Amino acid sequence: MRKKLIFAALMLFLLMDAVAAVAAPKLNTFERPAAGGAYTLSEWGFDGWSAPWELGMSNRTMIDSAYSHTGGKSLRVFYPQGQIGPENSGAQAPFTLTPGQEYYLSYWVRFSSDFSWGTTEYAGKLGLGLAGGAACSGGQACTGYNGFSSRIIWRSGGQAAIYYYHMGNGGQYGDYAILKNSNGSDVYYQKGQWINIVQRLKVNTVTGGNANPDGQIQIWYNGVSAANISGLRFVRNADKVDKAYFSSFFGGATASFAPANDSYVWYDDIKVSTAKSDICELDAGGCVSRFYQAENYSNMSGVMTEPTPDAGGGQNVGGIDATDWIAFSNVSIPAVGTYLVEYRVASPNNGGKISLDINAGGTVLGHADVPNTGSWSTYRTITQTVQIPAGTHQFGIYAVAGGFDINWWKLTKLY
Ligand SMILES: [Ca+2]
Ligand SMILES: [Ca+2]
Repeated sequence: MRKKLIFAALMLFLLMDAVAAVAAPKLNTFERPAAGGAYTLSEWGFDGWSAPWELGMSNRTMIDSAYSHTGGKSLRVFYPQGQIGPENSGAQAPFTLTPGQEYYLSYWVRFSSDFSWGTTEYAGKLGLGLAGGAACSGGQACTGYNGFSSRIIWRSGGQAAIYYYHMGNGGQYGDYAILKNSNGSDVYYQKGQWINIVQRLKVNTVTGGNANPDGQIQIWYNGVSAANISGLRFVRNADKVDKAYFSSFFGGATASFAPANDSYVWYDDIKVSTAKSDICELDAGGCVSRFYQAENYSNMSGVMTEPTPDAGGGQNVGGIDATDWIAFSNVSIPAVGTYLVEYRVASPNNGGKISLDINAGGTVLGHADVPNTGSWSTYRTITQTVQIPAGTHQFGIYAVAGGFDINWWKLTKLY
């Protein structure tokens, strides 16, 4: 009897663990590493992303505080003038996923304002794709036993397309489909602004070694359906989606595909999940966010306001000592989830510490260390990731340790 109970408890524990493993999406906000350094494969590893090999990560990437979709940093990838192919352009790494019949992949990109689509011929691969097995690509014939791949590309003038290798490839290379706006016109990437791309890939079923034509690829561009390709056959074997394939470079086989000037793409908020509900970019209105000027608190203890030297002007909250706080009432959180919290802070001191709470301090959501930013006039965005329950809350920003100023703060749903 007792053994049975222990066995049942063990099974429940294992089941819960399995559910948790499936439920949590893979995420990268590029907020952990210090700005200015290369984002090497081992740095990816610290953030939970592993790959058996890479190209370009150690010499053509940088964690950059110049641009961010959320938080204060993003991943900058460099595409040197005159260079093509993953050895000399961009970056590549096939990040490992728990094998799944279908996956959703979301990421944000920002092309440099003078991004070059090519010299006299125009093609390149952008960001991450989904792949499985031996990731059939690069002019290979896909047999159903050597995997598949599906990646986003640009064409002449920045025309956007999905490029996919499947068993029914029309020619030597993969097939592509131009992304479409809701009015039927072609999608062209906009430079100098953040763009969201979501891909869903569902592997076909297999019956007795035959590939059933029920595989599918869907693309959303800024939350709007831009491609939906069904009837696809990818595999005859048990291969699933098992890679989030970072694969971005210029080419094309000749230098005519190379960029005419040094070009960059910034990447942020990469998410991969088996569940559509984790991709809040596909929710109506996108991912919930809330933004507050610090000086617009509804209540406070011990602080003062003053003109801010930060970009955008207005005021900031200062005079913050340990145990001081500011509160913000009637903050509506429509859905439970994991949120990124941003604080815009300045401090010439070491050791500042914020805690974020709800229920008048009764529920502490998390802590964030405030670094020495160099001076009272040097503002930086720091972040933390917290779980927030649904409801209308009063949020408290509490100084565990003081010595910093705060200009604004923001919540953004991650998943
Ligand atoms: Ca970021
Ligand atoms: Ca302010």
